[in-house]
Amino acid sequence: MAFDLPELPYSYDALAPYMSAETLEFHHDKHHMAYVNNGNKLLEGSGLEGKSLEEVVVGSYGKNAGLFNNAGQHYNHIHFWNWMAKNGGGKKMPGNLEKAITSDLGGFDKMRADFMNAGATQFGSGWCWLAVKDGKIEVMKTPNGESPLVHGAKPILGCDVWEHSYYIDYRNARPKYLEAFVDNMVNWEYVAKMYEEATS
Ligand code: MN3
Repeated sequence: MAFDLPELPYSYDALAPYMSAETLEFHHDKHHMAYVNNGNKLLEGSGLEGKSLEEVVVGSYGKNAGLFNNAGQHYNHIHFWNWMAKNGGGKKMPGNLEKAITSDLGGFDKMRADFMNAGATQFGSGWCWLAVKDGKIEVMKTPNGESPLVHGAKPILGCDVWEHSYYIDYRNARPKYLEAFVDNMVNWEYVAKMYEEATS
């Protein structure tokens, strides 16, 4: 099915001062839009028309780089907008998720440090993740438009560490952006919902 650009689930200034309206305008209206438009052109004649977005991402990986890059980024960004919320972040989260983070990742503080480290050490463009693999949450990082989907895991939280996601607000200070993401922006309700879906 053709790709569509979803509306942001909040106003452009909802995440300020941690992520500015200018960043969201460029990131959503220009970058995500380009993945949608290019993905739709490359989907035509690919043999993957009529498949779900997840099936296009997995089906094009390692076979059709152009389509994979755009479909992968479309998938990642659909969730990225929902992985953030006004007054988000910090330790307060649904109990089921908190329990899993404690048992699988050694608690909130260790998860926070490991997640931020994954994002800071992803060389060049990419993403850092919490993903469910074999029923347990793991911290992962991937280059470019890849996601845990193509590594046999289900993403439940991802942070975009491409420079377009933070350069306007943080310049080169990627660790400061990652800190603001975890402490002030994460929508833990949405993460908990994806965790439930990944483990049910
Ligand atoms: Mn991006």
